[in-house]
Order: sequence, then C-alpha cells, then structure tokens
Amino acid sequence: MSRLLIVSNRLPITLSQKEGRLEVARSAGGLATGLAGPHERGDGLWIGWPGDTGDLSAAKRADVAARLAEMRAVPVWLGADEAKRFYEGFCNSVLWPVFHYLLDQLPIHMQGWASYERANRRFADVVAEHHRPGDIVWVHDYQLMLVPQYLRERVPDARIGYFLHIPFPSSEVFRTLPFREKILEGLLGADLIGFHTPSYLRHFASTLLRVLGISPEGDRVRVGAREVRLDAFPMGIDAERFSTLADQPGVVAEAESLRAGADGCAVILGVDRLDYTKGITRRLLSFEELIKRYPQLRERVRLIQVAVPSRTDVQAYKGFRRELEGLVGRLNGALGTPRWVPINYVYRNVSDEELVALYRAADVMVVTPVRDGMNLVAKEFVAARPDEDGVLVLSEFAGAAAELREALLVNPFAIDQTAETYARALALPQEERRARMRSLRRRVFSFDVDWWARSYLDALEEATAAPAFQPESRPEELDLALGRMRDAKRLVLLLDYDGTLVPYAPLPELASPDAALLELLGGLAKRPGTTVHVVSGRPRETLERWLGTLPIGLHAEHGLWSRAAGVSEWIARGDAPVEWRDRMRGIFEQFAVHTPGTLVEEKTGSIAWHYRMADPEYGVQQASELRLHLAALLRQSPFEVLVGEKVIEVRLRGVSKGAIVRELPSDALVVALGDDRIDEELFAALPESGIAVHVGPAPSRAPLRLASVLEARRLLEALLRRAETASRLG
Ligand code: ADQ
Repeated sequence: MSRLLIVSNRLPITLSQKEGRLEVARSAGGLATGLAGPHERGDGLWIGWPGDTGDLSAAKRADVAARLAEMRAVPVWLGADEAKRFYEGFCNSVLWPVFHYLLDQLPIHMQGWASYERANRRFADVVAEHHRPGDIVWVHDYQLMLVPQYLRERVPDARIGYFLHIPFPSSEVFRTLPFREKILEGLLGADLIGFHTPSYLRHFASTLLRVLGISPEGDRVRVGAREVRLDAFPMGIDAERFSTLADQPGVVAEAESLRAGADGCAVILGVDRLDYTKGITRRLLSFEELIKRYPQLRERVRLIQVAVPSRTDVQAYKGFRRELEGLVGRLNGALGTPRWVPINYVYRNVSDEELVALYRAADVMVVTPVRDGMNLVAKEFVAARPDEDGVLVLSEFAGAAAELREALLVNPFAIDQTAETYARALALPQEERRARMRSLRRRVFSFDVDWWARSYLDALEEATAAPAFQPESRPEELDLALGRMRDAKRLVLLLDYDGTLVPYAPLPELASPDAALLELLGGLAKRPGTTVHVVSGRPRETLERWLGTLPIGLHAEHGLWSRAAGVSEWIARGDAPVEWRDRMRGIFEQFAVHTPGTLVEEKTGSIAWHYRMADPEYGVQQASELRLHLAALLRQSPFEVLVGEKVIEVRLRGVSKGAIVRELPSDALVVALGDDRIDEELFAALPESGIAVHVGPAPSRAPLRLASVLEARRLLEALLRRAETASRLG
C-alpha cells in the first residue's frame, strides 16, 4: 500500500511550554480529527508547523522532532517573525477575507506575499526530503496553495493531491489578489484538486479560464503535458463518535441540567470560532428582531452563543471581538428583564463533552455564516441528536447547505426573514422536527469523514495510477524513423511553420525566420533526393517575403495557394464566388459587433472570426452559436466551416493542407511535422508509409511526438548529418 504524507499548516499536535517544559498534546478541530484515521491506518507521515515554539535551542528542537517522530509527525520549523508574516499577515489578513468575499476586511496594502512564498517553499522542501517513490502526498488548505507546484519542481513524478477547506470565490472576487496567477499555477502542480462543493469547483474552473486562459474540459484540465483532475468532496465528521458521546450518561445529565438552568426557556444555540465570516453579528440582530416581533417570547427563549477564541493576534479579529461584545451588552441591556438575560455569551474553548451536551440541550441550532467552506458544527449538531429532535437553521452560504437540504435554510443577510425563520423553528411541530432530523442524520452518517477521506484518496489513486502522458517519443522510436528517412531514395518533408519551425510570437509579424532556420531549410533542400515544403496558414506575401529565396515549395492559406520550388507563380486550388463571400462577411461582421473584442480577418480563400480577445466565456458561447448558424447555412454551398484555436473560419471546400499530399510522387517517403489542430488534416492524408510527427504537448493522432520547436529542429538537423542517433539528439 502506498504511504500517505499529509501536509497541513498546523500539525495535529500542539506544542506548549509549561513551567519551562515542553508539552506535546493532540489538537482538536475538524481537519485534525478528520484525518486522524487515514494517518493512523497507513505507515505515513503528517508534515506541518508545530506552532509557535519561538526560542527553542537546536538541541531542544531535535528533542521535539524525536518525540513528534514517535507519532509519525514531522515539524516544519518557521521563524517566529516569518510565521507571523506568513500566517497572520498573508493567510489570515489577505487570503481569508478574499476567499470569503469580504473585500472590505482587506488591508489597503496586502503584505506578506514573499513570506507566503518562502513558507510554502519550506513546506515543499520538507515534504521532498521525506518523500519516497510511490508515496501519496495530500496537501491541505489555503495556507499551502503553492506547495503542489514547488513539490512538483523538486519531485516531478510525485503523486500530489490538494484539498481546499474554504470556499473558492467567483473569479470576479479572486482576481482582486495581486498574485492571482501564481496561486493558480501553484495549485495546478497537483494531480487532483478537491473542493467541498460543486459550486466552488465551478468558480475555480471559470477562474482558470479568465485568469490563466486555460479552459477545463469536464473534470480535467490539461497543463502542458500533464492532466489535473478537479472534483467536489464534501467533508463529513466522525458522526458515530458524536452520537455515542451524546448518549453517555454524563452528557445526557449535563444536557438536562442546561435545560433546567434555562428556566423553562427554549434554547437557541450558536457555536463558532470567533470569526467575522460566521455571521454572529447578524445572528444577534435577527434574535433582537425575533423578540421585537414576538413579545410573547420575552422570558421564554434564550440564545446561548459559544465563541472559541481564534486568531487573537490579527487586528481585524480584535476589532470584531470588541464590536461583538459591545453588541451583546447593548442587546442584553435593551431586551433583558430583572429575571431574564436573553443572550448568554461564552468566550472560551469548551470540552467535547460540554459541546455535545450543548448540542443536545438546544431546541434550535443556528448556523448562519455569511460565508463558510463547509461548516462542521452543523453536522456535529445533527450527529449529536440520537433523540432525533432539535431544529437546524442553516445559512445558504455555508457549503453544508448544498447537502443538508432538510435544515431550515436562511439568507443571513436578510435579518427580518431570518428572525421569522427562528420563530418558525421554535414553533415547528414535533413530527416535522423528527422527519427532518431523521433525514439529516442519514446524510451525516452516510457521508461521514471516513467516506470523505476514502473517496478523495480513491480519486487521487485513480488520477495518478495511469502512467503520465509522454510528451516525447522514446529515443528508439525516433531513431527508427530517422533511419527510414536516411535510407529513403526520395524524401518529402512537409513542414508547418508557426509552432513547428519557430515558436509562437506575441504578434504574428514577429515570427520571422532566424538565420539558423534559413540555413537548415536550405541545407535540407540541397540534400540528395530530398524535397522540402512549408505548409502554412499564412498569406502568400508573408511566406514569399520570409522564405521566397529558398529552393523549397511554399503553400499558403492552409493549401489554397501553392508555389513550387524555383517558380515564382502561385497556383490557386479554388475560387470563392463573390456573392457567397459578401454574405459570409455580413454574418461575421454582425457577430464581431455583438461580441466585444472579436475581429474579422479576410484572406483570399477564407474569412475568419477571431475571438481570442473576447470575454472567454461569452466568446465560447457566441462561437458555438456562430458554428450552428453557419453549419445550417453552408450545407449546400462551396464553403465549409473550420474550427480552430479561438477562431472560426469559413473556407472553400476541398482546400486543406491534406490536398497537397495527393500531388506528391507515390514512391516518396512523406514526413509531416506540425503542432496545430489543423495539421491533423495533413497527418490524416499521409500515405500509409508516411511519418507524422507532432510537435508540442497537445494530444495528436501522430504516432511520433517531439516536445518543442527545439526538438523538431534537432531532428531535421540530424538528417543533414550521417550516422547520428536520436538518443544523442539532445
Ligand atoms: P472552521 O472555520 O474552523 O473550519 P467548522 O467547520 O465549523 O469551521 O469547524 C469548527 C470546529 O471547531 C468544529 O469541529 C467545532 O466542534 C469546533 N468548535 C467550535 N466551537 C468550539 C468551542 N467553543 N470549543 C471547542 N471546539 C469548538 C474550516 C472552514 C470550514 C470547514 C472546515 C473543514 O472554515 O468551512 O468546514 O475548515 O473543512
């Protein structure tokens, strides 16, 4: 079985100093408990930051590392200042608010990116040091988004999974981040990227398109020669543990005593980390509204709000705490009576038993974040109700709302409506409460944390099981082809230009041939028995200007025009009737007007509509519209539709790069090199004896593949030399 290396910002073990002695204890929390199972089952490691150990001597560190090793945990040491800038500065002050759509919480100057990069580099280095072939690496959360890429650089064939525990925002929000491209590239180092919900996945996919121009196909994205899978895996909890705990006599007694202490009041419960994303302010205001609207509830209902101290050194959290405590005071003063404190606010960590007793004692649980990746508290509440009672009020903006449909769903921004939902929850008949709770429990127990970890790891296993796509043929295969070319009495080379002989330039006019290329083509043309053709989509004038003096065949506009070696005249393979051309132009211009950023290009034998600069999603939509329209229109015409890379072209039927092949001598060995989708036509037209060579990482029907223009030129250069083998090409 493969070893599992879990990588998260914090280790599931907390270090603390007590009377000069270092204590090592297990830490709680969703992620830590969730992954404890997979960590214990395999013989893997857990790699992470052990917490602020500040002034430890080297000897003490070694001692700690040894004690952690017994628990199969590996520390990533970060200096205290560095950790502060990385974690508090960048992760919690920049990434956290942006990913939760709270741009008003952002500092004007987003600082700490360099620390983020350095810390991620540190993590990747430690993982690389411990990595053994065959290991599975599972990286967690927003603190470590660059680790997949950095690790891939160090261990190219590592099997890497990544899971994001917080929401992935809409691209409109994500792109406010100054280092947005780097973050996406960092994530794309993984083989599988997991999210809590399909809607986070959708946002991620559209962000890839809008920020990096990469468009995912279904659940996969091609990144160079690699394939990255995307999927949703809603995280669950250890439902069995919560349910069992809730039935323990001590917990049942504590729940009863809590209810007794409520003096006959119904209990509404909120439990959260003290975080501005959890919607506590609006929750309190909705509670105030409830009491105002239903005065009969005075002295009949109580809100218990438990808040766990969290990120207490981050400025925004300090401010939020002050604001919240002020509000609790104001509301208790305004609503309370000498016999009744409406809001019972608890600011501390509570034990598991206390927590579960609270869940059990509640009539209504209010989980109303303004934005939350999943929210495990909602699921814990359900699991802690073996009595099948209690009502869950859940925000639509928590990931959990995608699954827990039997909860009463609310929009927490609508304070009045939320207050009405509280009232409804308090009055819900027992039969309906039970029906809803039973259904919720089935979900929470079926899709628990074990299911989550297993389904993620199965998907990762599958994503990394197939051997990686090889962007380059093996040297033996290339040698064989090279041998056949050398032995051929007549050799015909059909060479695409852009992307095959020269790399793509930012502007088409800038891709002129360099001296080495001109020399290479000239040399090949002089080689005994060899004929060279350049077969391009470019217009005649350009080919003539760049390559016109060489003794080679030139083919412009994908084979519409041909000029034989040593001849200055071009011959056309067809003629476009004028009335059709005008009609096509009219349609294309219409689309250009209605799709900002697009343009119409007219060549002699074709008209093209380019949408590379359009809004990427709208551009694709309009392109498919245009395609459908044209397909219907052109059925009985001399034209056909050609779909290229961000371009739709209408050209004369029968004109294609492949048409050239039919005019070649039948006894020649024909070798074609190309990189583009349109070159596939050329490959398809080759005689059976022919050799198709694809250049670049994209998929192709060609049996031989070269990684880049550089390799393509090397292959051609090798033809000019005698007995050199492809294994020595590089
Ligand atoms: P969190 O924002 O921490 O997690 P959540 O999923 O609710 O949010 O987990 C909180 C955990 O803290 C729960 O296990 C809960 O029992 C515990 N807890 C809450 N109050 C406590 C208290 N007073 N004392 C002790 N423990 C307490 C992030 C994302 C979430 C996502 C999780 C997991 O923000 O959206 O669900 O990761 O992916």
